[in-house]
Amino acid sequence: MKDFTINFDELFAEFRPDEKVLSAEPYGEGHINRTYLVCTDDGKYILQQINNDVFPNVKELMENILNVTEFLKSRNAETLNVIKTVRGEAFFEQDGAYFRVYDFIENTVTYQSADSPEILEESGYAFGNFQRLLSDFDSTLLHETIADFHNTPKRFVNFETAAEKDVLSRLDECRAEAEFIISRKDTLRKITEGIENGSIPLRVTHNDTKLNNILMDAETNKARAIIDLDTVMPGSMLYDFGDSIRFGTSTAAEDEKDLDKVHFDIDLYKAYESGFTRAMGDSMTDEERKLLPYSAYLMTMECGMRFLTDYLQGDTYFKIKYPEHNLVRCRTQLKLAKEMQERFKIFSDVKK
Ligand code: ADP
Ligand code: GN1
Ligand code: MG
Repeated sequence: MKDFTINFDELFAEFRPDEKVLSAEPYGEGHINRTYLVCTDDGKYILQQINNDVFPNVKELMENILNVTEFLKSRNAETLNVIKTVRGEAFFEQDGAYFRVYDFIENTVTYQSADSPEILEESGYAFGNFQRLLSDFDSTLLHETIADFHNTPKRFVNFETAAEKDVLSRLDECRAEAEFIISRKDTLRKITEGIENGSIPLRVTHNDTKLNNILMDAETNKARAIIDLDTVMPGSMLYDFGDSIRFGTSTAAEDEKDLDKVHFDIDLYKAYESGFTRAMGDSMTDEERKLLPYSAYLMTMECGMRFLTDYLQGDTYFKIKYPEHNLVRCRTQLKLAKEMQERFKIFSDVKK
């Protein structure tokens, strides 16, 4: 993504020329886009520089978001509201940098790490409900914004290639993590294989169900809006379940350095599972239900692998705050995956 010094007055005038920008500050904890809170004399907005290394086709990306948000509005769900440019476009491009603006959704909070079972129950219900709503959405309208996003075996191959190339000679420092992943190579195929052989249905899924991609009401803690719709694509329900568990059931932050603080909390898991299955109702198949614990393990392994791959490749994908950030993130994920594997007795033949 292009480094771009933003002139907020000029840029915002492309969207709302009649409003005067009073302040513009970096906002939120997302790892992908550059997000700013912009306050004007007439309102509050989220302005994002879209990461076009991660999403190479911004036009298709924004088409998806317009289609999905229009659909959600037609079902009376609170959702992102895209502010069009003065030319009626969903984004503005300047010298290879891409920008979009959303209304700021007021009086909400996002959680950055595990909190109470009540919040996990509520977020499970919200993501399940999001998926249930989208079961009526015409999936042929959707572009694939990132190819093979949750193809875990392909993620493994990318990791292996990064480890072989070792462009920054970082592999020595993370041998233990690399070996942990390699020893689990054969545990990573169940969902991709299930989709291929038809035993797991494809649905329209969110694919990035971190807790901080839900806005909860600041007073009632009820889920208000599911955001970060960049990866809404056909996928398995299990991706959404597993990815929420990976993030929301850890007793510490995704980038906690002290691994003694990082544990998989089974009570938080049960709370999320209860909300999610309540929302999905009868639409969840027996095979999907059976694979819920496995999906938590798999999505956690996948994310750990992606952080390590990025560390080995020189931190070109996820935003980092210090040089070892991706390695620190990888370690929390592998610790959680190990605890999930033990708790759920997944692949008891695999080294622990
Ligand atoms: P990324 O893809 O980098 O994760 P997100 O779209 O998730 O970017 O936005 C980052 C953060 O900004 C979110 O976690 C949330 O806290 C905040 N945010 C994004 N959109 C809105 C919005 N419309 N209203 C309020 N907060 C928002
Ligand atoms: C990214 O965009 P954000 O910060 O919500 C990533 C997810 C990872 C997550 C790890 C498009 O999510 O896949 O699971 O970081 N999003 C993309 O925290 O790659
Ligand atoms: Mg996000």
